[in-house]
Amino acid sequence: MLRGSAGAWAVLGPLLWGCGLSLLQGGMLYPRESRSRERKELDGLWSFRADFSDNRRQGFEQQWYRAPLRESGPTLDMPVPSSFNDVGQDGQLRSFVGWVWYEREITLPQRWTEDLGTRVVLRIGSAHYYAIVWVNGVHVLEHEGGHLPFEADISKLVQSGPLSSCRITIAINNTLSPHTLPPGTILYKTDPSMYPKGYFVQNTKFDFFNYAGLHRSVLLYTTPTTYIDDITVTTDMDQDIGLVNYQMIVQGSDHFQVDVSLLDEEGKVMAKGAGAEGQLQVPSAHLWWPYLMHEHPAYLYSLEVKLTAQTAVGPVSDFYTLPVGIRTVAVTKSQFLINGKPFYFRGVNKHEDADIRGKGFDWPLLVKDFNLLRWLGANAFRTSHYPYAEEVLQLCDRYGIVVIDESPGVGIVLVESFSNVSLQHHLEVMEEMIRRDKNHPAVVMWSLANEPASFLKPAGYYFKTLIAHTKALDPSRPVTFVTNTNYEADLGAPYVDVICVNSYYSWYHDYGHMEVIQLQLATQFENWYKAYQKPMIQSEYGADAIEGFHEDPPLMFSEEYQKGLLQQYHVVLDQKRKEYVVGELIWNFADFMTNQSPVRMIGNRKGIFTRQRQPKSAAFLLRERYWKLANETRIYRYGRGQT
Ligand code: BDP
Repeated sequence: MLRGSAGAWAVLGPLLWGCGLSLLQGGMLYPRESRSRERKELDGLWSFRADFSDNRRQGFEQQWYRAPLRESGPTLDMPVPSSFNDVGQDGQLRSFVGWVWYEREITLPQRWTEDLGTRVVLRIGSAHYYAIVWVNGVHVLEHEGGHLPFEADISKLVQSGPLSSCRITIAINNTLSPHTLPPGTILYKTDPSMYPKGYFVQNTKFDFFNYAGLHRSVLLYTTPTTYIDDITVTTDMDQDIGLVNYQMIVQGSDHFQVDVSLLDEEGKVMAKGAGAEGQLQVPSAHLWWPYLMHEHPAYLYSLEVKLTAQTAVGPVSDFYTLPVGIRTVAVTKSQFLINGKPFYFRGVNKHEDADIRGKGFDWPLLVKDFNLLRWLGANAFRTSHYPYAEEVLQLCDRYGIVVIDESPGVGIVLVESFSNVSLQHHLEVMEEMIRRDKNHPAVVMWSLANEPASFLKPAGYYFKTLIAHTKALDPSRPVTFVTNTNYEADLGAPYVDVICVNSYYSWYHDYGHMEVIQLQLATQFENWYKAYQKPMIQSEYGADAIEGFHEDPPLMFSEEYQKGLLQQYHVVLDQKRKEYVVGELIWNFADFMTNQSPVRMIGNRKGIFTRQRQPKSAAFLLRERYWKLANETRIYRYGRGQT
């Protein structure tokens, strides 16, 4: 959510702004280089300071954005992208709640500052949670929400004088309130015999560490002043003809021409069109298939868009190329169909999480994770519990890994978090998320939340409204939220297309009694299906295991127990997948950091890989299972030896 006035978030505690549904202005195309566009990444070391003052407002009171940060006090070197929490040796910074300040001074290419036909845009991939941005001391924008990009046209600022350098200051507040996504509360502890004056802690109802900072790249990119602002592509099939519907939004001029060409993977033009919207037809189209479902999965065409406009300074052209996968998605009473064929989600839930960098984007980690996913034979994951970096979805498109794209609606359990203020924000987050992710063929379903208290009275209206809004924004994809509420009490379930259920039999209750899993799991599926007749996904199940802990007969926290528990689930999943269960997603792909608690041993250990991505015994079990399932469900024959 973009905000206009500085300082609204300059206090801890309740949020101050009002509401009013605003349809998002402008597109959020991924910044790609082209004949008309350049990009300059600002990754690397930034100057950094956490505001440890009692009210956390010293930075605003002293206007730290007015001059280089080093002039108002000591600074640290802070890598971007990265969470700030785990890179230092300071325990107070690790658990800091409040405002932190980032700053970077950069030199701009001469053309960017002198050519008035060039538009310079500052884009921040994600800043968790609330951000205020200044360029050369001038306030340019504010944004709420830690997992989606935001940007500002800063041309006027950098082209207003003989400037070649530019100072970017970003203040970020990680405080969560009952109306943020995810929600949280600040708890002031006032007993003077136990806590010092002013003592407070941040409470959250979700199970991962609230890492903060600049988690994804900050960059500058250029476009001409008349430019392609947004592209929306949806696809369909008519017999073997692929249909690519496109719609462009152009800014900067009303007198323009748009030409589009669709190229295949060899670069051959398959279809051409003109105009800001239209349909391209591709005879004998190559469909976008999930990994291991087809001998050529993840086929991507390229939609080359050329904009030509007449402006006061002469003709201007803008070029943008969008990868396009032609595929359809549909849901029946008991199936999830991709390209008309039953699709079974065999996959994982992930987190953006790793040693040292926290939630900071990291290419080596990303490539390792995709290699592990393919080693497992997995074909899907859920972006539990927030939207992941755009580069993650790009790899999913390229490798055929299907995505359930989840909003940061995790830990919605307080009645206040179902209020209209919260709902309003959630509606806007869905707009931002769909605007960013709508063109990814890998994204096949939106998940609006994880384990909300959907039995509370206001949950019915909340989810009815949210789901209707999401479907209005994107009629082409099914919508769900992930529940752990009893099937009879869930007030949101009537509105979803697919029932996604989390359960932890023999882990959070009936500890150590794996013998009850089959009965309890079968009952879970049968109850839900009888009530709704919708396809179901086991969206989480799992057990903690500390790598190297071995106990046979199995005891909790041993690798044997984790493996044994999964095996019990698999017995029932194998029965129900023949009926209406359309997927299974293990909790979790890898161990990850959480708040400290007596039930967490340096984080959540339900990973089938360690946090360093080494396999536990359960990883080998799943690998065997997923390859077996892949062999059953693939629709074209592969050669042998794929495992
Ligand atoms: C589930 C939550 C997930 C937790 C998991 C667990 O959806 O975020 O990490 O439990 O407790 O209920 O391991």
